[in-house]
Amino acid sequence: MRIDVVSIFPAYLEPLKLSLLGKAIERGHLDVHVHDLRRWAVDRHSTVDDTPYGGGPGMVMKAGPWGAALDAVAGSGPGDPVLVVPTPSGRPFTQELAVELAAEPWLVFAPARYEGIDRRLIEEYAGRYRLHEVSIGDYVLAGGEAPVLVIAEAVVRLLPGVLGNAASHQDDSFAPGAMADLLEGPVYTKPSEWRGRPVPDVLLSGDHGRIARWRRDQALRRTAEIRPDLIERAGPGAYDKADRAL
Ligand code: 6GU
Repeated sequence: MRIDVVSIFPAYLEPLKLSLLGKAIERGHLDVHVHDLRRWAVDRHSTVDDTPYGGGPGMVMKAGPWGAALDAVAGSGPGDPVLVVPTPSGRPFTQELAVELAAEPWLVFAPARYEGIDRRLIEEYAGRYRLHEVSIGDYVLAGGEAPVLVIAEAVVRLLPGVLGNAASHQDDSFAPGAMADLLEGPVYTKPSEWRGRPVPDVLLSGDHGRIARWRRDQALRRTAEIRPDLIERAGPGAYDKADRAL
């Protein structure tokens, strides 16, 4: 996969080269290019924002520099990339969208600062490319750079060969399968007792059937307590089939 990011804070995207993503680059699964939006500004102050038409607080990012940047970056490859525009007014970023994006060969991220980008820029590129405006949650950040790191990590870890153990995202919370729509339950490692707290006996039993049943029960309990909305959303009987399999 190739990922391009255009930002006025390229340094903010340095973590894309670390940890899991850095490994993915080293192993040839991922190619990352970060571009400074100001390269495509036209005046001597490298202006990329201006006051909003209609008045109001804050500044709006100008369509001009973004249009030149996206023409150069998105037009530089063999095919068309998928454009991802992080914004608190976007549709919620979910594991489902992460899976969808992980199947794409090329993503171009356009994180905005200030009050967002001139609407005409979004309309122009939504007409030319597949474009997703996405939010990472119901809170407001100062810009889309941190969301790019979040989205890129969620997507890249799904690429074949990137996670050491291919099974490690099989029972992720929100991954499809037996644990679909459930939060993960507790996990333990050695020692078997720490500060007087033992690991639950069942995990030491070697009975894989009982262990799977117990893990699923723990996941159901935790979900009911912390995210009852997930159980509500799944609907009545949603867990029965997987339950019968255990
Ligand atoms: Cl994608 N951008 C900003 N600025 N704030 C956010 C967000 C995105 N998602 C949640 N809050």
